[in-house]
Amino acid sequence: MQPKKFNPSRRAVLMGAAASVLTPLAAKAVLANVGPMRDLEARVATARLMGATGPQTPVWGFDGTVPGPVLRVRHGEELAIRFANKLPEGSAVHWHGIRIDNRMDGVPGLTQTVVAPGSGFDYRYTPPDAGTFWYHPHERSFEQVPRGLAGALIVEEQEPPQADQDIVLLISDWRLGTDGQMAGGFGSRHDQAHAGRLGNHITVNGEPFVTLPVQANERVRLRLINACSARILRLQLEGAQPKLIAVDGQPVGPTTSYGEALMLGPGNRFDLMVDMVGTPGHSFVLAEISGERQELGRLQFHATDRRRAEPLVAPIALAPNPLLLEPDPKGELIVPLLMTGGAANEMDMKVLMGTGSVWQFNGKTTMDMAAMGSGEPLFRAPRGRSVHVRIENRTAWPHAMHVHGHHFRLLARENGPAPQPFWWDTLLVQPGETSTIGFVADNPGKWMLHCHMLDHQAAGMDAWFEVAG
Ligand SMILES: [Cu+2]
Repeated sequence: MQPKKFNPSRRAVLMGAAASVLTPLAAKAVLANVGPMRDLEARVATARLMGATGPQTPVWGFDGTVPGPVLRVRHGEELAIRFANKLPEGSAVHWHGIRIDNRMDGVPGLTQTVVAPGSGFDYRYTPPDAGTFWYHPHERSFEQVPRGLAGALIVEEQEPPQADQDIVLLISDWRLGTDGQMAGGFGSRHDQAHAGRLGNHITVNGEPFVTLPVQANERVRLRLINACSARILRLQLEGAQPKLIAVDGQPVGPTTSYGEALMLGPGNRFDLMVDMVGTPGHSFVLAEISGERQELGRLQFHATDRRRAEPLVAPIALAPNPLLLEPDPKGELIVPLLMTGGAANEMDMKVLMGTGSVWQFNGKTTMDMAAMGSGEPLFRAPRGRSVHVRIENRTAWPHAMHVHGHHFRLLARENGPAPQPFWWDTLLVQPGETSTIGFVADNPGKWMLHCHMLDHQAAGMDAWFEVAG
């Protein structure tokens, strides 16, 4: 490497090294591992969310697009992102589901300072797991995400199972007027106390309906990402028999035992493998059935051509990711997390009149949880300790509980269906359910544990924990 070529990546390394003085040997060792930085800019833009002939909607987008660019990196390779904030307010980038170095987790107030308008931050890490992840701001996310700031992060397996196409489907939910303008009222008391900011317009990859050309007997990998602020998606690929091969980035099955529909809470990802079994001209429809059935897209078979005479028979199971430590079934540290509040219970009147806190974790309000890193954590754990968090939902609303920096097992569920043997980073907990999640606290630092209904998060469903180094 030519030392005279003082490229941005070298500057980033030196910035990352902060005040420490690198010896020539150490500097060389670090530089040998440095690739070019990829720029990622959050900025104001417009998008035609209602289709190519529809109105322009003002949005906020990474690189000015909704969703943001699909970031792809090969497993084992470093991701180096030079984030620039061109928004009118502070921001940062969180890498959802990555068991990341704490300094790169992108949570202002906890892991970094907020990135002011006009400034930037270099994110540089090697994702430990292959799989489907996503990125979004963790600053005023109840507004920044529904304005459009979200994108897919794909960590490709070293040896992926054979597929003819690998398609990312990032699903977003917008609240638009008939003129296509975005409704205001972000963080309204009503949304906070109910289901969150549900939209009235769903898009797949920023479009109201996607048509995906395929051929008969192709094998297609679909990566579904729920990037909605609050909407729980129930998805069906009608006529097909998709096999679920990964949940929240971690390999599963393959299995078809997910019930009549694929249910994704905000933040969840499902990877599917689908064989295009049918004749040329056929199609499979992707529909969302949580409310009135809505068609989101179509896998449209080529009118005449087949990819091959018969569907593939090659195995589709994903290779396991590096070691995820199984939590001790008895649990070494038991953490109760009682969720109360919201509308439609005894808090109703207080909440809607704006005189009480909207949600509580263990009876604590937003005020108690405020100041994040300087306030009290939900728990502290020595590194390597098995932690069980017993999440009791005594509210009238479902919550999508997200743990940063770790994946967890659902160990037990009371008043709900039996747990599946998956690793999650975000878990739906329905009203009345009690879900005990377990993980080994093996990633040092301060981590968030919060509801991914972003208005709920902003109104009290926000906690953190610390894993000692
Ligand atoms: Cu919630």
